[in-house]
Amino acid sequence: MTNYLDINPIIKKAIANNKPVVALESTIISHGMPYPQNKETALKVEQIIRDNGAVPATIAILNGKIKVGLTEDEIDYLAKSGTKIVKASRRDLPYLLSQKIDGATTVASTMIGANLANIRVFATGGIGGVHRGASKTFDISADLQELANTNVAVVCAGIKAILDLELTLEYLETFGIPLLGYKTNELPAFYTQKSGFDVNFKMDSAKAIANLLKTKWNLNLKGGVVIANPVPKDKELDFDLMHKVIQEALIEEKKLGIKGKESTPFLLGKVKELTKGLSLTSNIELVFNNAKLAAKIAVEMC
Ligand code: PSU
Ligand code: MN
Repeated sequence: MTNYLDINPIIKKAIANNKPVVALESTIISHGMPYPQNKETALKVEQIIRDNGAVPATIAILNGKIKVGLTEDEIDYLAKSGTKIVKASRRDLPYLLSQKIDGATTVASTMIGANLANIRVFATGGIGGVHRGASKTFDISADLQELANTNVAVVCAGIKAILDLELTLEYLETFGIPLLGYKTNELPAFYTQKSGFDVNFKMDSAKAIANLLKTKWNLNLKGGVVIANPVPKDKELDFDLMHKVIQEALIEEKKLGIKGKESTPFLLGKVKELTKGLSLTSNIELVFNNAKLAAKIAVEMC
């Protein structure tokens, strides 16, 4: 295993001393945002985690290893390379590692890296889910299967409105993945606080969430937990506008025949274009907000 894992000494020390650590993904850097906002966001997210008492560990595939805890230069490399870096989900790991090809980790593969390093809390923007039209396309993110199997809690801003929320909720239920709302009963839809759907349980403190996580894993109930943290009120986008924009992005995607792993980055990019960059601002702010909550949960876990 150590052959494939490269844990930054700072992270190694923190884990050995039972200090709180928060994992961060790298697909959001290379495929989720343009340069230089992606680099600025990645570095600021790490700082927010430090400011809230935890150690950040951004994860990527570098030099034939799963690297846990990137240096600033490595973050810069992923940010500048953008989509030239392979978007690496679970199925891509054996190929990339054995061929020594670099990769940006999705939620699924970041969970795998975090779990190998014994990190239990992970912050991101949005998780993958069941795509609209999945009954025909079968496009269901590997993130969901990972959540069913790997013991890492993911703090996100709910389920992205580009997905089929209802089917994603059913999937989470079937695989026994708890969906928690931080200080909310309603599932947030990434860019908006509201979605029209409920979470399973409203939780009002990081401490209560930490206790739930410990309880789940003490019971040997394997798998993750989704912690849905609404985008800050002053940073959310208009619900009706987002509905319209997403419809348009989906039509464009169909017209261009985009599918598979290209789908999510395309839709996020298109939404950004159609909102004239507003969605990017909102996306960045919700990631900061999630990093803060994840750090608090990690502190409570220790
Ligand atoms: N949501 C975002 N930005 C992102 C992603 C999701 O707001 O960059 C990325 C995450 O890495 C997630 C992946 O794991 O997209 C899901 O891709 P897919 O739907 O192809 O599984
Ligand atoms: Mn997919």
